[in-house]
Amino acid sequence: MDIDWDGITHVTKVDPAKPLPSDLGALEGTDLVLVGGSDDVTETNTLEAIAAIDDAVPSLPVFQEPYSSSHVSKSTIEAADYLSVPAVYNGDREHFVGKHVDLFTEVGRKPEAVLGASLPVVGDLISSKGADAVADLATNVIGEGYVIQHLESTAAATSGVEATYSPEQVAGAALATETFYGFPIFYIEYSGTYGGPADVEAAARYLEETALFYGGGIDSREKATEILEAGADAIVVGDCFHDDPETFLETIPE
Ligand code: 1GP
Repeated sequence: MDIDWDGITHVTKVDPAKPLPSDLGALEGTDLVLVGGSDDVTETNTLEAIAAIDDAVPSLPVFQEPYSSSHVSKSTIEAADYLSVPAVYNGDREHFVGKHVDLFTEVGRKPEAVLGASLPVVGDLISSKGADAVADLATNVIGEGYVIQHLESTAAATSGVEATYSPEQVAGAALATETFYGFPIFYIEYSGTYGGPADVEAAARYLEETALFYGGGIDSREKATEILEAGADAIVVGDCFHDDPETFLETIPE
């Protein structure tokens, strides 16, 4: 699936460990769903959430955003359009590089668990034929350059974030994402609180190819508009989707 980043201005973050609203029709107006959370996520609840979203709005792109390779399987990779993996700049080493190498190591070591086929193995590693299949799989994995700016959030605690970035550092992380790391998404994460436009304005100056996502505390048309006008390509709405579907609808740009 090719992603039309220009068409994505509203993203819904669905936490598979939380109950879904009884009517998922509200998702008709969103452009992309990220399925992921920071607590109690499993392969099973991820698959259930993706299936429910696909049933409600079959054309909607759905990405799995795992925090552990234990949530990722052949089934989740087949069910989601992409595996979108955060690389947390201001977190601990594990959350910038460690888990990513673990994920790809797992894919290489036990490809049949991830790819479903019995691939030829040489010693502890797969053969070159199997390596092609692994390379195909890797094209379904994208990285998100991620900055977590709310220290009281579960996301910060889980990722070892001990300090937030200044707007200048956010801008630096954005520039590195675009020019050095090459991730397609740069994500400013204020999970659970509204961070305002300053970081978005700082990051937007440097981003042309990279999609700029902002998430955190968006629960009104005014906040959604403020962040988009500050230069975000997309707002990400999470809590409000689970807790207050009517307010969620207000966050969708007209
Ligand atoms: C969380 O960025 C998302 O990962 C959305 O944040 O839950 O505060 O809307 P909220």
